[in-house]
Amino acid sequence: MKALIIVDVQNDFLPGGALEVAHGDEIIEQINRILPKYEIVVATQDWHPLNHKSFASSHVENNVFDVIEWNGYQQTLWPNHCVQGTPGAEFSSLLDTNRIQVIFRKGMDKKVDSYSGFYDNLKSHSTGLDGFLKSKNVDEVHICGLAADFCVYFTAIDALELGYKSVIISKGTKAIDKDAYMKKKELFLQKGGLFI
Ligand code: VGL
Ligand code: ZN
Repeated sequence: MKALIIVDVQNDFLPGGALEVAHGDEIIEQINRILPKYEIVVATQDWHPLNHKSFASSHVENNVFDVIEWNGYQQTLWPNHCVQGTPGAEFSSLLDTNRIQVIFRKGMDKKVDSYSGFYDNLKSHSTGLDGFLKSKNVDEVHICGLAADFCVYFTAIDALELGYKSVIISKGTKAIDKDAYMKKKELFLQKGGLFI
């Protein structure tokens, strides 16, 4: 059984948003077009408290997009984005949300960032996405949304490690950093990931 995972199609990741992904809006039409092909459709939603430690504003001595050592890994410090309850955290009004069965929120713990839709970056907390998919006998996931080089990529990698056939929908995603995404694409292919 196949499932579609729509990652973080939220206003703050779209042009004009706090952490805008260039041309991010162009994927919405593609996603709406393929959505009816899937019986199982889920979404993730980045959902941070205002004092989240991934925000540069939580670090007086740092600037936006600085990379710091945090929790034992290299963490990019982001502009405030997808703050719980704000318009920037809402799904785009252009996205067809009617057939989304479950929304998995992530990034609520201010002490750890959460790129993948499956777990936080330390893999200490699961969102429940894996359990939901297994309960529906899903063995293949198709992933789209934003951003290609962060939440889409890490969701796709975790899906592979959890034993799913993992497929990134090329026309349904855009990257923050295109060069970094090229390298991540290579790694994903090496690990057995696929692109359509
Ligand atoms: C994301 C950076 C920070 C994403 C979320 O959805 O790709 N990127 N939070
Ligand atoms: Zn975030």
